[in-house]
Amino acid sequence: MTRTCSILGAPVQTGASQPGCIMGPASLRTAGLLRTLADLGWEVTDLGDLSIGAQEPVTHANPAIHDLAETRAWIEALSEAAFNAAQTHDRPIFIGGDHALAAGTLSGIARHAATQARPLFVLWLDAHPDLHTLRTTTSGNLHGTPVAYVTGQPDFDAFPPLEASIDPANFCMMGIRSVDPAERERIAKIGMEVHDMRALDETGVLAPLRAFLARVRAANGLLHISFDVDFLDPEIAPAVGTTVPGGATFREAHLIMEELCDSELVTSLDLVELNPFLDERGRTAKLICDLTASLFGRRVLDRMTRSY
Ligand code: 6HN
Ligand code: MN
Ligand code: MN
Ligand code: MN
Repeated sequence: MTRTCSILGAPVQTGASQPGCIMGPASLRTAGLLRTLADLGWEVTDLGDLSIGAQEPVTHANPAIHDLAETRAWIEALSEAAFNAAQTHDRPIFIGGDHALAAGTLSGIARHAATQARPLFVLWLDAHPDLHTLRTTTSGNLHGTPVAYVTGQPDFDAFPPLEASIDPANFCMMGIRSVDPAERERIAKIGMEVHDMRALDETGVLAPLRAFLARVRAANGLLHISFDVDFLDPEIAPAVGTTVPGGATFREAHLIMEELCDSELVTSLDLVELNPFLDERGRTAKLICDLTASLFGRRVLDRMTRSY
């Protein structure tokens, strides 16, 4: 049976501090993402790149926040587009664009999950928990806020009203190694499952991943993967504006993708924060394509036995 996936470009960069993510979708297309997926047997629909019109500036009580009107417009447009993509294709992929786009994709997917009467689970692969509210962000970079928004935390009056929120207990974060004080407090308060790099050093990636996948399976959940390039170690993935040393290795990242593929639980994907302006001969874009290929079925050898 042919499975369908769609690609939607979201050249959002207003959530980040420096420009460049606007080129992310073009870079991933140039690296051959669509051909790679088609070669793996997927029926791929290119939905093109989303855009927003010119916005009237909006100010906020938190003076650090910048580009609020544009980011808000992106979230609104993406929420609708993600809902439609999820209703139409087996596995929509959203290529960014900075991580503010997840505020839109996740709110749209959450609405889709509600129409299926199935819970939505999220695997958040990132150096950061992106758990600021509009009140606590000190950088004012709104890519640091999507998880707080989609889990229904307070102080998001300036974002679009959230139609369906995601239970924080349905999140699993991996790769975390840069947490601001307000985010630390929020993690403790809402009891989010966070596997920071120290935990992954101790347990490896498979044990916590398998435990999370077992929860998703038991609940008949949808599973969204939000993949921030800075999850990876900057030595292998330099094309990101928020590098933090000590990230996931090449093999750790591939093993996660291979295990996710075998689970057959994944229903949508964000690929975010690629800043091609900072890349070296396209190596980060190519690596993201290869990791996506592992998630969509590329394997070294067929396996005799499955872990499930
Ligand atoms: N991202 N916590 C920092 C901030 O500015 O709020 C970093 C946010 C990074 C966001 O990587 O998607
Ligand atoms: Mn992020
Ligand atoms: Mn990050
Ligand atoms: Mn911050």
